[in-house]
Amino acid sequence: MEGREKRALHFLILVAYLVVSPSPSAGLLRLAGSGSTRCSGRVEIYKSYYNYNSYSYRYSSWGTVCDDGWDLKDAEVVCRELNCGIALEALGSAYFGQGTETIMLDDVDCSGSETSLNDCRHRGLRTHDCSHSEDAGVVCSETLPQPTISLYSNEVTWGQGIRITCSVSYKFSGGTFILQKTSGSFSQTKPSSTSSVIFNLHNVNFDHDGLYQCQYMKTSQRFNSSPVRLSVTEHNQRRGGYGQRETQTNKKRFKQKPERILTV
Ligand SMILES: [Ca+2]
Ligand SMILES: [Ca+2]
Repeated sequence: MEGREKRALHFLILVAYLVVSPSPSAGLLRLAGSGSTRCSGRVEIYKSYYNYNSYSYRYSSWGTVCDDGWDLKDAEVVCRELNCGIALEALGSAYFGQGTETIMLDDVDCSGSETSLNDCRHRGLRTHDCSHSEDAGVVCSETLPQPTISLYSNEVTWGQGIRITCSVSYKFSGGTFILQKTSGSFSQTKPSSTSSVIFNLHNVNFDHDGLYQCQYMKTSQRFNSSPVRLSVTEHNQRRGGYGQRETQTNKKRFKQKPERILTV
């Protein structure tokens, strides 16, 4: 290869490197830390700043946000900026672990309508009275996994009972579960301080046959599980459910033709 061609090749390699290499610009935002996802984690922003104590006066780095004054309005802006839906939690005390770099913002005061965390008021870049044990975090709605629904059995004999469990990731505990049929008016509601609840349907009849789903309600938003089918059978072949002691009684009652009454 001629010298001129070599130089041209080197130039092209340099241009390609500059185009594809990651070089975060000032104002970027990300969620990091232990257990973080794209839409939940420790809030970190990428900023350029001057350091007059150093010969190299201009720095750029990722840094954290202090939890002083950190609230849902601030989290709302972060979630909006990241296209992650609404804010479910504004977390403090390094919930997602402690960052290691500069503490960028303190006393963040967003109105909630800003499009970027950069637009919110704060004490001034890198001006703070915090430590990394106060790192702020957010949980945005897009991270809320669908609640899951599980049936003790997909099939239950008329007159018996069935246990249905609704659950959601432990991070989102403290909401309300609603068990409902996808058609009809059947609906039961249970608030939960943990991440799951059990609904017991007693004395099941044929109106209970159908598709069920769990809804999870958190900060007025509702999230649906996929539906599952519960079949109510006439046979007394107990494949699931509970209420074994009632089996004989139910058998007698069933012979007398069951009434189709919704008893729940
Ligand atoms: Ca402070
Ligand atoms: Ca605030």
